[in-house]
Amino acid sequence: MKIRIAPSLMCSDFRSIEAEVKLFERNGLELLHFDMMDGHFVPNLMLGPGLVKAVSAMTSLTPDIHMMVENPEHFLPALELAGKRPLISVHVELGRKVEGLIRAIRAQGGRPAVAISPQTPIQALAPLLPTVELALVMAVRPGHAGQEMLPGAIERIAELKEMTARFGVSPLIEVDGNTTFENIRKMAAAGADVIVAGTSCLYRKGVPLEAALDELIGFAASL
Ligand code: S6P
Ligand code: MG
Repeated sequence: MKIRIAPSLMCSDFRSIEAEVKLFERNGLELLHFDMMDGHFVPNLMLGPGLVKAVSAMTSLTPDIHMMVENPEHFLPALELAGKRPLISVHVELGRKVEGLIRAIRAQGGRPAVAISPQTPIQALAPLLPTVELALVMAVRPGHAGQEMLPGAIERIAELKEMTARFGVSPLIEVDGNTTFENIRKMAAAGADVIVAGTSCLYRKGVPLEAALDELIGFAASL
């Protein structure tokens, strides 16, 4: 099984972002996870489009942009990121406008994705699955790093995996939140293709980033 690792930029040391992304590139990673938060959809503010653009321009990693904002349409034009084909996730909880957002992301050269919060039934993804390249399952409430995985998260990944097989579609399944090594093992077994690497496995207190990355890559390869 090959699980991909998407480091979560909001957990990085902002003084050394460029050195960190170069380290990820040298180690063969493909994705970089950006959390955009507007203080309304979630009670936190993080990573505006200017920063997403500037960091994306300094790396060959594919931006994996997780929009936790009420009005993604206000920010999409700023996320065109010429030549990058970013993955851009919008939350299914935004309701009826999600289909239009998915079309807009594709029209501007991005790869549309849909994210789902823990309280929303996985079934809500059903009509969107044929139109997206990735489905992002939150294992914690969106808004903050450093939380505990919620009960039922693994079952939700398995439910999504089963649904994609039933529909004959194959969007990547990404899991975000509390990706400890122990949880990654369960997430991968349930059907995860990508894990967001935050404070639980990569940006660990007291462990140098390079050492934590080596350990994580080794672990992922052993699955
Ligand atoms: C949370 C955000 C995430 C976090 C990541 C942190 O709202 O979407 O991407 O950055 O989950 O990881 P951890 O291991 O601290 O939960
Ligand atoms: Mg995220």
